[in-house]
Amino acid sequence: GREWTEISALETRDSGQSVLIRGVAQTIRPVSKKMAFLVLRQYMSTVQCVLSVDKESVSPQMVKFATALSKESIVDIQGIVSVPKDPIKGTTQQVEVQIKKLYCVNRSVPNLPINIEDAARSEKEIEKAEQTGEQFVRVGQDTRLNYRVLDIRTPANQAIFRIQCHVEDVFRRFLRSEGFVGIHTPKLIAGSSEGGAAVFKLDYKGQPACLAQSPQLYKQMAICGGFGRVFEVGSVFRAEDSYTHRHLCEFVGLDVEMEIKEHYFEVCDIVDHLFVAMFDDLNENCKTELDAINKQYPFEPLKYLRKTLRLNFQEGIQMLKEAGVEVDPLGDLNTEAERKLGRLVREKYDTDFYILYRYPLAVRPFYTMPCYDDPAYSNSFDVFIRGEEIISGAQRVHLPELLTTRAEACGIEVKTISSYIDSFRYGAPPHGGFGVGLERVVMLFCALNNIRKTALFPRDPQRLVP
Ligand code: ATP
Ligand code: AMO
Repeated sequence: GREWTEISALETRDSGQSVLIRGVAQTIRPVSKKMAFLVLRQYMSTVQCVLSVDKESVSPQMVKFATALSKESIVDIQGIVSVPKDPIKGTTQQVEVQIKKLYCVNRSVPNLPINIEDAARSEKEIEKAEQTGEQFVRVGQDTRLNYRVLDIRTPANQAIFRIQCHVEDVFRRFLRSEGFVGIHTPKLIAGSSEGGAAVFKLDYKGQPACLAQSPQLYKQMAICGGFGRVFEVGSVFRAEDSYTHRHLCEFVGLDVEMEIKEHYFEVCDIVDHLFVAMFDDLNENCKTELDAINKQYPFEPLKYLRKTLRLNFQEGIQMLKEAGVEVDPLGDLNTEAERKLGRLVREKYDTDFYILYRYPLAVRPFYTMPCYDDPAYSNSFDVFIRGEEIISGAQRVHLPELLTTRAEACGIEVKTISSYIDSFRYGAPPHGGFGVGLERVVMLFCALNNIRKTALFPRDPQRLVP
């Protein structure tokens, strides 16, 4: 076959070379009957292409044909790389391509529901356009999600999903290097795994069933099955009824479960090392992507410590109290209190990432191990980025009698989870683990304001299509 060039690979040292490129016609600007400019895009890169009538290959008909192309059509061009005298503004590549041949591979419709350049504007650019009276359309969230295929063509969106892929990749690589085994647990299950009402019910060949609210029970059963350390990357379903900026009805769960030798802080150590490695890796290897996101949605880089801060829940409550926020010492923190604590921690410890441990038992799921010294508290933790939760984790109850008592106390019908409870009767090691929301990690690392931005085709209480 012929050799194709990626737009991102075009450099000034290629000047004079002939290249063959397939890209999207992002803009088409006619200058005269003899000349037109095209900006070609591929993923996150753009290059300016010049179509100018000459004796050998470019006819006035070709300029006319190009000018009539609709934006976002797929085109192949063959041309010569050149370096213009003045620096090029508005494209990622600093070279031009002098078009010699141009084919339209597939046309887009002439009136697009979203103009990609409009969708890629930052708030600042929108303000500026408003002041100068420039023609543009503000693209709202619903329009973006309705026409997601167009919306995700913007550089920031291309970057967000590349970062998501990177987070998943670091998660797997790190855990594999620490001796964890990747598993897949069933998503069609007989009962709720997290308790509560947020469960999608369905009919399983005449038997009542649900979509898994988490891999919780099965990842623990894998530990009972002798795997020692496991992880899973999989879909999690929650029939959330409130519409918030950080809840989806389907999200990607990054789950971990492991044997504990002496203390559940061994689980916190994994969180600590995994996330420091992940943040380092993102900062080091995703510079282009982070720049693209920053350009549309400016954000402060995440502050994190070499050794992740661990804050006792009671200490957190005390910090809030001193700042004038009264919270129930045996209750959960609401969203507002979590955010406030995030700001206080940032001021006092200079970090946006921390672990809050030893939660009151009453606010944790039935499978959580109570503290040995005070059963009002539990061997559990949540992890926060910029004052918002990305992880819940804990040591689990591995004693079948205590597990039965705890399930009953939490109003769970024990017979619906008997195979789970029985798993602990055949020799079950002490263990613990945690669950991470992938979309939340990307959202909060980049300080984005809505989880719908980090889900490719988000599912929320109001949206099932596209
Ligand atoms: P988890 O599933 O571990 O609980 P989460 O982040 O989904 O994690 P929720 O239990 O849904 O957390 O909520 C945590 C806190 O956030 C709750 O204590 C609640 O006060 C608050 N919260 C949840 N939903 C909303 C909402 N729609 N508006 C305001 N606050 C909310
Ligand atoms: P939890 O219910 O806290 O814990 O969920 C773990 C993490 O998943 C993310 N998350 C969500 N993300 C998007 N939309 C939602 N509706 C949503 N709900 C939760 C959050 C949260 O921290 N089995 C336990 C984990 C464990 O203990 O191992 C669990 O599911 O980032």
